[in-house]
Amino acid sequence: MSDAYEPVPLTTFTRRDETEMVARARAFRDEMRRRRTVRDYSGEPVPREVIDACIETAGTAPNGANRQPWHFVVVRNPETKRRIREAAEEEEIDFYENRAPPEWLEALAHLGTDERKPFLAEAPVLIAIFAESYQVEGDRKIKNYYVSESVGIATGMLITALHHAGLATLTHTPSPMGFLNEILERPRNERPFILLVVGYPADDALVPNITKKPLEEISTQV
Ligand code: IYR
Repeated sequence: MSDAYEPVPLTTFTRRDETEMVARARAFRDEMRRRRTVRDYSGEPVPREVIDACIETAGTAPNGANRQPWHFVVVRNPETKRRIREAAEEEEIDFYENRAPPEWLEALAHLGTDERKPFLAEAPVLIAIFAESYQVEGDRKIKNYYVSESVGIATGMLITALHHAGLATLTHTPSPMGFLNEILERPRNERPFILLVVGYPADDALVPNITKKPLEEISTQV
């Protein structure tokens, strides 16, 4: 049984003149160019309302069959953050010491990362993003579609919303991340996707000296 198509008029689109569009596009680009991935956080708490509104923004993301196959766990509890740090560092020690091939470590060298993840305990908020591989209704499993694409888009929108609101983030992907299901008590149909670290940068925060590719390199007109 499928639901019928019963469309409603589009009422939310705003038509703008070209001058205004160009100005808005450039202003937003300049705002996003100020975003940096931050690894040094102050412990200062962040308002719950900001996090909630940004997650609501993420929840507007386009996604496969509108299944909205995501779940966002907001972690503020210091003991829970400490457990996540401990479990992540255990995996990361194995990654940096054993699992990462030399060329991967070489690719990371200029970013200054290593197995120590103090930000997982120091930042005021961690948002663990889970992807719902399938949904459960009673004893039935319902398939989701384009799950990685959907959750990836929602994550990008969340990062954008948090930056726009005035917070710094770090996308952290300890591998494997199965410990997040255990610590955060998430069901088996949810797969940890990304651990987003959120907060204010420490006063003495440092970032890698990197640049983004110019338009000509990332785009072609045909
Ligand atoms: N997950 C590891 C390694 C790492 C991998 C990539 I690709 C990065 O861009 C950054 C780090 C870590 O978090 O240190």
